[in-house]
Amino acid sequence: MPAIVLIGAQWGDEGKGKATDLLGSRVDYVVKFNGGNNAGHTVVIGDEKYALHLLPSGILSPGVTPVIANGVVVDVEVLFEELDALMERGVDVSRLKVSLNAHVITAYHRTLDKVTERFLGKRQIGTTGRGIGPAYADKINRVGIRVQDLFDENILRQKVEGALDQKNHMLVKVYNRRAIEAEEIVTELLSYAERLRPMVTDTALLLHQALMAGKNVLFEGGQATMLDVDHGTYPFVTSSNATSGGAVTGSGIAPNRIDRVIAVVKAYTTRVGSGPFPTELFDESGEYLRANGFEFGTTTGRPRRCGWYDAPIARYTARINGVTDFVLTKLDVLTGLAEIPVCVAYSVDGVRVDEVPVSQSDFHHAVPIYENLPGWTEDITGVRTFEELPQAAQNYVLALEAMSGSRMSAIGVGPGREAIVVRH
Ligand code: 2SA
Ligand code: GDP
Ligand code: MG
Repeated sequence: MPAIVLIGAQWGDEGKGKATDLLGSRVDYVVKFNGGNNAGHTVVIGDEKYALHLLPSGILSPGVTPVIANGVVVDVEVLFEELDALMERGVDVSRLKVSLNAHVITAYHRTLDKVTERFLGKRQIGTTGRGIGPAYADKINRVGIRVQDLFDENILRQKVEGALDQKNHMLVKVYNRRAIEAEEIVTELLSYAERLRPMVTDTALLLHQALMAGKNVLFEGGQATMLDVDHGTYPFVTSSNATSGGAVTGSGIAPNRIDRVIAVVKAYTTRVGSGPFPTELFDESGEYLRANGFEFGTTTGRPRRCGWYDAPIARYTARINGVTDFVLTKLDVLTGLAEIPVCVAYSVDGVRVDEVPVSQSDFHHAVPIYENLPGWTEDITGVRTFEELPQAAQNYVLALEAMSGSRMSAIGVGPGREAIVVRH
């Protein structure tokens, strides 16, 4: 099975980094296809903890070629910082390839991200402030700067001037800020070209050739299904396609080349930033999940909102992405709870609904219908086979599997690389 897509099933931070790292030893290429340094993946290897943002998690596996594909927005300064930090820790980053078609995040994107959020006030999205939305807006608006533009000074200058025309008008007239000098941006971007040159290539062609040669390629999604700009809780979403379809457009590999779609799903639910979240907890159970699961943003350190498992969301994810396997993570975090509520459907204005409602207002009004499953007290972090799990934990997994639309092929029982139960 040469091409595997791995995506987040909920609102992110399901443990995709760890899942990718696990598969890393069996793949030749790991491809990031959406988002940018808004992502935050924590991978724990022995006593070492790595927090990756822009780079694909597969970079930690020796021999793997990491690829930043066309669908990504690249903050080049952050890229270099992350590479330097990994090199200092002895990680071989020499194989990294970056698409010539990927878009570049500039200082004006970061500025706009912050000022528009402030401007939105109560309606703010709660972005990571990394310039992601404005960079994708420029891409769609056809005024974006691509990696290839950094190698042609004249074209770069024209494009930056074009991109700044409207923005400076907005910054000065609407946001009461100073105008951004095109020349400052051009100088900064040009200064990256030399170091970037050996990394850049036509990554769509590279990946096609790799697949033709029988290599294993893993497409690693950033953020998650419910944050997808088309299929998530719009407008409280990120600005890219975080679903399996994004792996196709974001890399240039055709849909019929994809063999498996793995969704990483947490044994409960978390979300950072604003937007609807039916199973969100505001009581001590939410605190319990946050404290036990250490639910704080990898990129911004923000506390994550916590709630129970939402089966309609899992079924939605299975459908939208064509999920072949779930990896269920953080089962260990639930240890010690006497009963574990699981959302099986919603009540929307008094009517039972089994699917995630397409109407934004309905989803805002959705009240979870819970089924209570028995908990367990035994420490499961050392468990490595399904049969060794306490009966109640096995039953919890089997119940989730039955209501989530695909098999649960692996179960995370701790943060470490080895803390996993593989079933299929
Ligand atoms: P943006 O910055 O434009 O992508 O923000 C838009 C929404 O997408 C959410 N978002 C995320 N949600 C969870 N995890 C993310 N990555 C970091 C992590 C987050 C952090 O892994 O912990 O450190 O805070 C991520 N990136 C974007 C964001 O909260 C907005 O709701
Ligand atoms: P990602 O954005 O999906 O890669 O996830 P993050 O790295 O932002 O957040 C997931 C967190 O959970 C990380 O700190 C992981 O080390 C941790 N983690 C992953 N799997 C497990 C698990 O099975 N149990 C526990 N306790 N922690 C886990
Ligand atoms: Mg994360």
